[in-house]
Amino acid sequence: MSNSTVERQAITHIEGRLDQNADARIGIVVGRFNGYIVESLVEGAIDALLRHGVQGKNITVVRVPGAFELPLTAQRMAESDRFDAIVALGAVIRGSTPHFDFVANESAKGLSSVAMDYDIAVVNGVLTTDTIEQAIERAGTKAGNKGAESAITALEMIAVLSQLTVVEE
Ligand code: INI
Repeated sequence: MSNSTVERQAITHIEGRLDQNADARIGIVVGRFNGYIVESLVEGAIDALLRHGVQGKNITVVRVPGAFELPLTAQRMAESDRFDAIVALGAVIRGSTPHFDFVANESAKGLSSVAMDYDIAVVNGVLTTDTIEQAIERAGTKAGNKGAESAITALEMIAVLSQLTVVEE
């Protein structure tokens, strides 16, 4: 065996499995604005979680007015210690939003702050598109379902982070 093979075999790889979710507690926070699209994301997320073994009793869905309200709500959910990961879902569509950039940026920035401040996976499943058609494509038609993808990301992150436990000094 070459040196490089030996060294490669010694490398630690940490990855998240997706088949051990019976106890995963998932909080889904949903911005109701553009509800026609957003409800398809919620359905996609719930379907993906149940198909990956998450129990219904361990899923909580919180609905708020719009994407702008997602970070504060996610923060409260993180603070509650009731969830292993939070999935934020919404749809910000440029065509119908004069302040598109503001809503989209504040939502994304706020969600990542919650993740960092509370040391919990917060998945940004907010669609940001130029048109309603593009949003529909990403809400369960030809470009997948961002709700389902976000739910699976949450499960993967729970599994990764659980292997990177913090050692108390
Ligand atoms: N909220 C969204 O989630 N998507 C949008 O496209 C949107 N538009 O178009 O303005 C939107 N606005 C509402 C915003 O999120 C807040 O609910 C509102 O500003 C009250 O704080």
